[in-house]
Amino acid sequence: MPENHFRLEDRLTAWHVGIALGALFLGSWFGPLQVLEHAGINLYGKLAPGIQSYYQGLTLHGVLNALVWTTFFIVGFLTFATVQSLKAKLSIPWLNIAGFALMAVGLVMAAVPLLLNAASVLYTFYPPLGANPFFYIGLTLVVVGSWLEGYGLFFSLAAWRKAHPGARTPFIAFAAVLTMAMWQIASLGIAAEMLFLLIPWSLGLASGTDALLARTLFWFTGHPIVYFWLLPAYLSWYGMLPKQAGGKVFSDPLARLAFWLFLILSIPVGLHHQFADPGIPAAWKGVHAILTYAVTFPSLLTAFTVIASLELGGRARGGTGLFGWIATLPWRDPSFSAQAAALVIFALGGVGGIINASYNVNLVVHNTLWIVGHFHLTLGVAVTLSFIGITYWLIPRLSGNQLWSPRAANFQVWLWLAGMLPFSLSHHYIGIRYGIPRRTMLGAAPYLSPEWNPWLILAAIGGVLLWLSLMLYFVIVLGTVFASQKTAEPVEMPVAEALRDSEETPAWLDRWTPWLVATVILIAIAYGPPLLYLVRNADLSSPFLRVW
Ligand code: HAS
Repeated sequence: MPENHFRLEDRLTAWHVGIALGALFLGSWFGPLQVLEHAGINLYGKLAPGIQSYYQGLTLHGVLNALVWTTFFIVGFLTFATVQSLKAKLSIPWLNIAGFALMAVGLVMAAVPLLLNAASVLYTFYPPLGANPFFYIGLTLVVVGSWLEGYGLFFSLAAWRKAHPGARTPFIAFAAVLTMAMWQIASLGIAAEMLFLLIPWSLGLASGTDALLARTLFWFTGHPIVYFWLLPAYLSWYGMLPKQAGGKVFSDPLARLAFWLFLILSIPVGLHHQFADPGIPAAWKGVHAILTYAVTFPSLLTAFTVIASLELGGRARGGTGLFGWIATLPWRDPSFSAQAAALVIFALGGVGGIINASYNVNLVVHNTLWIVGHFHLTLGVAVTLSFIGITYWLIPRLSGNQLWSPRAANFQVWLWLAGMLPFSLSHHYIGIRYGIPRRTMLGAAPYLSPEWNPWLILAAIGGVLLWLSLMLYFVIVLGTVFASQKTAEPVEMPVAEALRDSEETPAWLDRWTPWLVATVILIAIAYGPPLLYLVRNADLSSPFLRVW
């Protein structure tokens, strides 16, 4: 294959990753500001009038780091992974180019009101908090752009399947396209919320909106979005990390089964974010709680399969004994160490998730700092640290330059953990012990108790270390792109072989229709009645409030 065969796809990926990194960089500055504010050092006053309040900073942090960094990185990475895995170019490239253009335009539209303090509605944008219409329209365009890019990947896979009748789809392309398919269905909730409720409301076309219906449509997308973030990391843990460790995929069928289960189970669980909301019948919350336990199952499969795959690598590298293989894994390779650390820490984040999902226990932790601890272990470590690990080979590939200082990169990974553990564990502890509310300017709260201080200070130290780790990361990224030597050969995407030939994987694990039908049926059962009830009783009386 000629060297520049994937030039367009590489460029498209580079643009997505570049914007994602820009968002991560900007968003990360607000993290320390928040924890420092909680610990009694309020630097927000010094940023006025540029940044006008703690809540504007919190919104920027959430939107840039949870929504923009993830979405842009994922779409770029999955495009790269699909074409490399199929060894085929995009079949309708203009679709992906148009999708990217729409995402970029949408981002600019949303960013302007965010920066002007006209959209300080936090990353969940619950009414009655109201934002400038451009914020909602911009975010909608980002989602629609990602749909177009998803279609680009579906058509590319369809063309490949047509050209290879009867062959099993390569695992990486399968996992990438499935992730985009899940996202297409999942994001219908937020699309409906934007089109029917928030955009007309913000344009003044409706005098009020229904806050509960809006929240329910939001969480239809809001929970599966966490699997939209997680599955690209899983794709790498299953399909790439074993190769980096010198091992093989322990079971190709189990890997595919885990992804199919995520397609079916990621969406009909959103009511577990609304256990405390009045107006939704408790029985339906119970159904979603049970389905949430079900969606932990593919993660448990993943824990087993990925660790078995790494064990194969550790043993192939000379490791012996029950745990001796762990020490022989390539911990000096920052791409490996970042992702392996992310995997290990996800065990803690997952346990926290199961606690959250338990209906009655949720009432203790809901809206407390515990939840902030939870999503920094999951989104902040399992996902973000994995993506950082991926960039440690992807950026050298895209730039054609060697990774600038692998030692510094490895240090960056451990610094991330050194910051995240005190940050996250203290948030968990004070959330459950004292019920301290999240999304609150605690430094100004009259009820702040001196008992909380040591933990808030510990969290602040963790937050500052996290920021330092990210700054080092950006030095490494810039060093790689602008100040590093060329690689002798283009860096190849790591592709792990399966222990048994993947052509032996049963054909039912490569058929889309039954799984898609099952997905739609389960969503209809779990969401149909409660949504119908809310739509029938919709009450468009919620005012449009701007409070900060
Ligand atoms: Fe969550 C709230 C439940 C996973 C992100 N979650 C959030 C929010 C975010 C978030 C951002 O049920 C806050 C939203 C907001 O702003 O309001 N979550 C779960 C459950 C899981 C889960 C059951 N969450 C995630 C992931 C996220 C994420 C993944 C981001 C990427 N979450 C909840 C609930 C709430 C919630 C409620 C609402 C709370 C409330 O009241 O507001 C599960 O998917 C977790 C399953 C995972 C496992 C772990 C598998 C372990 C693996 C690693 C094994 C490694 C080992 C070490 C054993 C069961 C794969 C081996 C050692 C070696 C050396 C090799």
